[in-house]
Amino acid sequence: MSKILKVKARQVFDSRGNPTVEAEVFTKNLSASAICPSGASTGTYEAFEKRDINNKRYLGKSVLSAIHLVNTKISKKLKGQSIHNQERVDALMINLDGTRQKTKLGANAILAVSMAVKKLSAKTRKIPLYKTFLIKNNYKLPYPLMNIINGGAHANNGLRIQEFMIRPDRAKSFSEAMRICFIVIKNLSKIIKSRGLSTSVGDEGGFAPMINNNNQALDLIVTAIKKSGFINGRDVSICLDVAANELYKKNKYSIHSKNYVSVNKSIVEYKKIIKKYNIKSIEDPFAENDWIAWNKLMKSIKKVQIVGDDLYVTNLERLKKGFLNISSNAILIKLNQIGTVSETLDVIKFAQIIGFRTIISHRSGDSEDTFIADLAVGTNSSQIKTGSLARSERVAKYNQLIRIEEHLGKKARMNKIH
Ligand code: 2PG
Ligand code: MG
Repeated sequence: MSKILKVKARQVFDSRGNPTVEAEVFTKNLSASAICPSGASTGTYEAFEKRDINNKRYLGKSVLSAIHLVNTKISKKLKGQSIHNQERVDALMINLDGTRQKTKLGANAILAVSMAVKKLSAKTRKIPLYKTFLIKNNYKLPYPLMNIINGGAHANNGLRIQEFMIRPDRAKSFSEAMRICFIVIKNLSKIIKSRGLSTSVGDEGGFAPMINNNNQALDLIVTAIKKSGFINGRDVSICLDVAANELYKKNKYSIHSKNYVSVNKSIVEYKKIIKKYNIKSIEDPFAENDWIAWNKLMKSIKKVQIVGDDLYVTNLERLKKGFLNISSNAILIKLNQIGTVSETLDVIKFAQIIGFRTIISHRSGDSEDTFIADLAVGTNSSQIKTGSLARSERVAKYNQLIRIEEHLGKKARMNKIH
């Protein structure tokens, strides 16, 4: 009943229109499938995404070789394994690959299978997916880190910072959190229009107006929060993903303007915007190898959530290093940065033990798959970052969280961020 019969993969497309892997795992009576997402501003230490770079028919973007490996080697290896033994299934694939960054089989091949096995286990046991992770009761819903203005590698407006987000800090329920974000976004749309700018959206559904100055974007957001009747820094907080890997050259950064300046100068500028705009969270403020800069920032500011994304790449070794170095107080979690569900859960467990907040995240190239919504609740992660209230691949995750909240009924609680 619960033994894997076969695994089948197919090439589907992600939200940017690029090919990606969907894997379907079969037992005798049931099957479940999962789709692997894909990033644009990726960290060097992420697990490897296998693409057919020499296949001109898909401009080097197809994933047909990864799919072939799922249908042959992986399917053969997993045949007969129990779908309820996630760790064993993942370990078999990790060993079959045998490389540090999963370069042989591709993390996109491995992860799609790993997630599909998890889903099939829940389906077979007839329990919701969120109940199959770390938490067994007292489930908490995450606060949304909702992207409202896109810049950096996710838009072509020239904005330095990649993601401007809002977090409804005082929401008492997930549905209320969504209502607050909805109001602010609608007001932001009106304000952007009234300035004669475009309300077209970037890869993650946030607006991508043709402005190229961080402060201009922050001013727009502050105005929208105010117009919505909320207080910035109390009801709604502004959060950023700088994605500083993209703004780094020879020990200098061009975060706050086009000019490259030192770490110390960048910190002075960070402090100014934190104060002026009441910023509560900054992701990837510095580049992935600049451990000293991260530590300097941690030492020079208080009460701001500092999030490691490209710094940690959901990798236990890097997280341990960051902990010892006092680099951050939170970690972004992306399944495809490491490549299996089990390894992702190990990182979440460790992060929570050392007192780091865990933030479950989408990728800029994502799909209709809502796995991460369940993962956020099933690990009591304090926040989820999954784009704006636009583009169905983003909204799908929020809608799934609304369903989970309804399913939990009276037991539903919001997580802590304060
Ligand atoms: C990030 C992510 C998701 P990408 O940097 O946090 O927002 O972007 O998937 O392009 O790496
Ligand atoms: Mg990031």
